[in-house]
Amino acid sequence: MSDKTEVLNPETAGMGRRRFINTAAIAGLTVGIAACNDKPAAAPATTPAAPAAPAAKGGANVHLKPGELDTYYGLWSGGHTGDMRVLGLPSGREIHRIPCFVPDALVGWGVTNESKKVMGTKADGNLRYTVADTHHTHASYKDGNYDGRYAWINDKINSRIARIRLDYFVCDKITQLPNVQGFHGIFPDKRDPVDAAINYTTRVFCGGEFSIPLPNAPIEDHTKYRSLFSCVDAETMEVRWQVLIDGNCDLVATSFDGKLAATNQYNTEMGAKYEDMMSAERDACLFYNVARIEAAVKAGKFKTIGASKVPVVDGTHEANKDPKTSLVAYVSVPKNPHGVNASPDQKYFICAGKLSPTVTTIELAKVLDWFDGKLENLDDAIVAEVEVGLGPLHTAFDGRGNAYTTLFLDSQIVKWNVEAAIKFHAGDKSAKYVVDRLDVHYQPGHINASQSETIAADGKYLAVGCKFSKDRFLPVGPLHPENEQLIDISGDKMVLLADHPVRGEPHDFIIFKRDLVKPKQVYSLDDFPLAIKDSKESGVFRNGKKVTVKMTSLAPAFSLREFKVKKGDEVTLILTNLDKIEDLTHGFAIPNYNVNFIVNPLETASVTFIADQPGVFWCYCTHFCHALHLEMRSRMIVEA
Ligand code: RUQ
Ligand code: CUA
Ligand code: CA
Repeated sequence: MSDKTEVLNPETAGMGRRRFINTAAIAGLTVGIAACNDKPAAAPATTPAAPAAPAAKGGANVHLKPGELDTYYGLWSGGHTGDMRVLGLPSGREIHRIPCFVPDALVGWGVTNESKKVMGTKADGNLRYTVADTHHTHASYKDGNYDGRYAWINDKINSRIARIRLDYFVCDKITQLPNVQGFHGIFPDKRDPVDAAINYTTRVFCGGEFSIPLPNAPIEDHTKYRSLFSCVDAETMEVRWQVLIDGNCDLVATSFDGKLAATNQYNTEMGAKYEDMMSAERDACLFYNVARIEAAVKAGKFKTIGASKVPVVDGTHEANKDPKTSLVAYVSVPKNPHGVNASPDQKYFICAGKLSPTVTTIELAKVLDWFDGKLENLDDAIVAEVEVGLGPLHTAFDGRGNAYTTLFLDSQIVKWNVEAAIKFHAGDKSAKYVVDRLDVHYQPGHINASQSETIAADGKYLAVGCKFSKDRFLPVGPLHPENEQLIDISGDKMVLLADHPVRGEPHDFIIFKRDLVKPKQVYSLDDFPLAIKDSKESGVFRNGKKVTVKMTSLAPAFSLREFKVKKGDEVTLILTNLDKIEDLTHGFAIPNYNVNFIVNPLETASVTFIADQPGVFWCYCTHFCHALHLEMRSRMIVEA
C-alpha cells in the first residue's frame, strides 16, 4: 500500500476531534508505530530472533508431497520488481515470474527486440523506463468467472498497464495512460452493459490517484489539479476514453452486470499535503455509468487534453447535477477510504474506511435507482456502515455471505457477515455481524480468497499480504522480507496455515482454480514473423553496414558454428529454436556484448547490437539443455 507512512505518521495521532479517529484509534496508531519501530534487538545472525507462534491446529494441508500438483494458481503483483509472480496454492511455491515493465535477465526481457518493442524505447533504441511499481493484478472474465485469456497489471510510477497472455504466460502489450500520474487501481469489466451477447471482458478500468494540471504544466495552485479515470480496450489495449473527476481515484471494482465501475476516493479535499487530504470527515466512492459515458463519447460530448487524442468526458460535480443524465455518482463514505470490492452475490460494493474503523456496504441496485431518478438521496444506497476494527483496507469474500477485511493497524483479519451488518445498520443491534478475528503478522494490506470476486467464490483459501514480517524469518540485515500468509477459511474459524517470505513489496493478487487456464508449453513457428523455419535458411546477410545473422538451435548445436561480422556493423541476430519438445529451452549469450536471452521450443527472438569490439566471442547456450550443453556454442568473429 502506498499509504503506509501516512497511517503510521505520529502527527496523525493528533486528530482526536474527529469522530473516526477516536481515543482507541490513537492508541491503535501508537501501537502501530511502536510495533513498527520495535524491531528485535540485534540477534546473532545464526539464531532466529524469537520463536514463532505455534501454528494453529487443524486446517488444510499445505505440504504437498513431491510430485503433487497444486490445485490453484495465484497471480501476484511483484512490486518493485515490475513483474507478475505465478504461485501454486496451497503450497505457496513460486512457479514463474512474468517480466513486464522491468528488464529480466533470465528470459532476456528488455534485451530482445521483441520485448523492447512491448516495453517501449526512446529514439536511441534504449528502454524508455527501467523501473516500475506494480500493485494490482486482475484477469479477464466470462460469465462472471475467469476465462483464462488475459491478466492485467499496473505500473504506478509510469502509469502503464501491461497485459499478460495466459496461454503462454507472457506480457504482450503495454500501454501508457495519457495525462495520468499515480495510476493505481485496475479492474476489468465482467460483461457489456448493453450488448447481452458480450458476456466477457472487453474493457479494463484504471484509476488515476494523483491529481495534476491537465495538461501538465508547472502550475502551483493545486486546487486547479484534476484526476482521470481511464478505460482501456481489452483487445487493442488502446485507451478508449477517460473521465475527468473532482478529487482522485484509488482502487477500482466493477459490477457483474457490466453497468458500473467504481473507485474509492480519499482526497475529496483535493489537498496537496496529507493533513489537507485527511481534513474532511467523509470522502467518496464513485460509480461510473459505463453506458452513459460511452453514449456521451459517441455523441461527441468530450474534449481532449494536450497532445492526447483520447476523448475525455466531464464527470465533475458541476457537470453532473441531474442524476438522470449523470455520468458519475459520488457516494459519500467515511474518511480516506481504501479498497473497493464487489461481492460475489453480485449485490454489493464494500468500501473500507482506512482512517475510519468502518466498512461501508453500498447496494448496486440502489445506485442504479439513483441514476434512473428512482432514489432521491444517494446516501440511501449505503445499506451498512459498521465498525470492524482499526485501519480497514481490503476485502475478500467466501461466497457464503461473509467478507474478510484486513485491519492494518490491528494486524488482524476480521471476518464479518454482510447481511448481519445490514441488519445491524438498520437498527437490529442484536445482529452479530463480526464472526471471527485472526491475528496476522503484521500490518496486512491486500487480501484475497480463492475465486473471491467471481460468481464461483469457493471459500477455501485466503491469502494476505502483510507489509511487515518482523521476527517471522531469519534476520538478513536491515531489509526485512515481507510476509504472505495463507489461511484456511473453509470452517467457521479462520486457521492460519503458512508464512511465506516475499521480496518487497507484496500487493494485490488473485487465486483461481487451476483448470481455468490452459497453458501451452510449446510455441508455434507461425507465432513469430521472423521465424527461421528451416536451418538451411541460416547465414549472414549483409546490406551495407547492416548485417542480419539468421540462426537456429537444435540440441546440442546452433546452426551456425561460427559467423563473421565487421567492426562497426549493426548486427541483428535472429534465433529460432527448432526443438519442439516440451521443456527444451536454449539460451544465447554473447560475452562482453551484454546479450543474453532464451528461446523456448519453437520460439524466435532477435537482438540488435553494434559490433564495436573486434575479436573472437564464444556465444554459448545459457540454459542447460543436453549432455553437450557446455559444448553448445557459436563463435562470433568481429573483424577489425
Ligand atoms: S493499494 S494495501 Cu496499492 Cu493495492 Cu491497498
Ligand atoms: Cu542449449 Cu544448453
Ligand atoms: Ca480525505
